[in-house]
Amino acid sequence: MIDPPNVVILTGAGVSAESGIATFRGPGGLWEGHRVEDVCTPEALARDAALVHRFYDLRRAALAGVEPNAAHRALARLDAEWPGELLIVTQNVDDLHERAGAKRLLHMHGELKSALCAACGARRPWADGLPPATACADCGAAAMRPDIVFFGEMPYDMDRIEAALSTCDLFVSIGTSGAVYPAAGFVQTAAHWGAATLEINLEPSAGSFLFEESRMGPAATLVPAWVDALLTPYSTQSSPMSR
Ligand code: BJW
Repeated sequence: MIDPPNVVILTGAGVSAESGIATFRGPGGLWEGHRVEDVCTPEALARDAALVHRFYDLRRAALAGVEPNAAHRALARLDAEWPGELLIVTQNVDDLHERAGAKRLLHMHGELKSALCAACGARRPWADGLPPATACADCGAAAMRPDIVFFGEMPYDMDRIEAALSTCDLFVSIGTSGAVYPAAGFVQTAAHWGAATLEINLEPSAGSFLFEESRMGPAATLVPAWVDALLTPYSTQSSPMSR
């Protein structure tokens, strides 16, 4: 392993749970009471655009009432202070990682605060409600939709993610159930290329057995402790002799 190791971090809904954003699956989850296929597929969007746009308008508006928690802040600190390669890949569509200060960040499943033109593919920052048939400022088509990766659509930045996974020394998965691919397969890709693997989650995920190490508990407690330990050898107070 090189020193400092290359790090890739995958985050999921569990990292934002303690900020008050519901996770997807399980009791009280965001999709309790909704059928996934009613809101989260291209077919659902085509069938009932008003329902799908309203669902995402409500979630975009709800971002104003939540704040990053200690896990987001710890990952932003790691991003700022880590002397080596690092990439945070989030499946989350909220903006809490960037509001905490993270820079080396990819949103593989899209962003609530972005709109996508279904006709020309242009992406635009979007803060307010997005009525169906909103015109695209680039091509003029009445085709702006939530910039969310639905089931059956290709997640963003897969080339960059695959490249980072193939060269990382440490892969850490935080707050994700491991129920959705391709993200659920990242641990196997990273391990295939020789990375050490760590899972931090409230409970064992579907793919827990694929990780070398698992730490179970709330992200806002476990992530700051993990980041502290990872950064200690590289902190300015630490003498090279103690590493
Ligand atoms: C805490 C905590 C705390 C709670 N602290 N932890 C059959 C086999 C394999 C694949 C497929 C298949 N059939 C179909 C597919 C593909 C499909 C898929 O995976 N389906 C599965 C259901 C099987 N995937 C796709 O379609 C993807 N595209 C694709 O595959 O393209 C083709 C391709 C080919 C080759 C290469 C690459 C691509 C697209 C997937 C898009 C997912 N989009 C969503 C919706 C976003 C919109 C929205 O927000 O409404 O993204 S789905 C939803 O799930 C969302 C999430 O990002 C994603 C993952 O959920 P996450 O984050 O894991 O949340 P939860 O709720 O499931 O889990 C939370 C976890 O946190 C739990 O474990 C808790 O315990 C824990 N937790 N509190 C720590 N305080």
